[in-house]
Amino acid sequence: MEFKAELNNRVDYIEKIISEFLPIEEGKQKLIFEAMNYSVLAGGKRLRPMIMMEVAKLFNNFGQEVKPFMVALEMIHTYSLVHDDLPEMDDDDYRRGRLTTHKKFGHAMGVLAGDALLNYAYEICAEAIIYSQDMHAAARAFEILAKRAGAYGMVGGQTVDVLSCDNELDRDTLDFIYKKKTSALLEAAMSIGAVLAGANEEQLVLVEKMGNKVGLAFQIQDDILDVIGNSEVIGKPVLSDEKNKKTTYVSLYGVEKSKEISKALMEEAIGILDFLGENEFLKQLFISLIDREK
Ligand code: GRG
Repeated sequence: MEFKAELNNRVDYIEKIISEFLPIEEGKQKLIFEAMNYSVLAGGKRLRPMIMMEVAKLFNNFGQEVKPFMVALEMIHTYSLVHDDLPEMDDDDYRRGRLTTHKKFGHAMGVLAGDALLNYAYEICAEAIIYSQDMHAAARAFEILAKRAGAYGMVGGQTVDVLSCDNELDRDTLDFIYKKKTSALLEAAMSIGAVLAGANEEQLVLVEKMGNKVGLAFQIQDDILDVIGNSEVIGKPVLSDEKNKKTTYVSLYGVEKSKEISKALMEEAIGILDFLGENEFLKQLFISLIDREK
């Protein structure tokens, strides 16, 4: 089957799984459930749950146990976008082609929807651990998720990003931000897929390395799209980095050199993938991430 068709099949499959876990919109706090569901159902690429699933398949073991973690990770990713769009951060009105959560539901609900999604993700994981056949692996997956999402991971990267506003950054600091802000959740997707599928410690080290490289390449492509992308295709305004005076790979090296760097990183990641096993779809997915238009 053609890659695009396989990709669409997987997105449909993942959206079905996500919908099974969404809260029912009822009760006195109905509005928060509406804001949570609005945010999650806005139609992203579902990249992180997809990668988690494909890495589990790479180790020949994609089972029921992975599904709650796929959903939890997408909820954490969504919360980060909801909060990132708030006026105190990037102050964006549009995301994924629709009004951002705080624009649709008001500022307080934007904050609360993000908080609720983060907590809901952990509620799902805790329940998954209780009912798991392999509680140790499930608890380890939970630890990876929490650490990669928190102050040692994504939140840490976002912190340095916010503090760096208006300052010109060196490559080292920029890499710190990208490895935490962007790579951490992609790395979590891969490590959790591997842990739940029973990968050994050596394999886990390689999986983490692969995640790191994919994350960095993905973020560099994000920098490139902010300059040469089409805002209608991306679903949000372009040239925001320049407007916000942000240092990016493009501001440091220009578009062409940035493309070369992201391509080289992705080739290294694919080298690791090939060493670990066979998953042609995952390889195509990695390649598509540096060719993507949104
Ligand atoms: C607010 C704690 C906190 C963190 C925010 C995720 C993030 C950190 C900021 C969003 C802005 C940004 C450029 C993040 C880098 C990661 C990235 C490119 C996210 C977008 O991920 P996609 O493209 O989004 O997978 P979709 O919409 O497809 O799900």
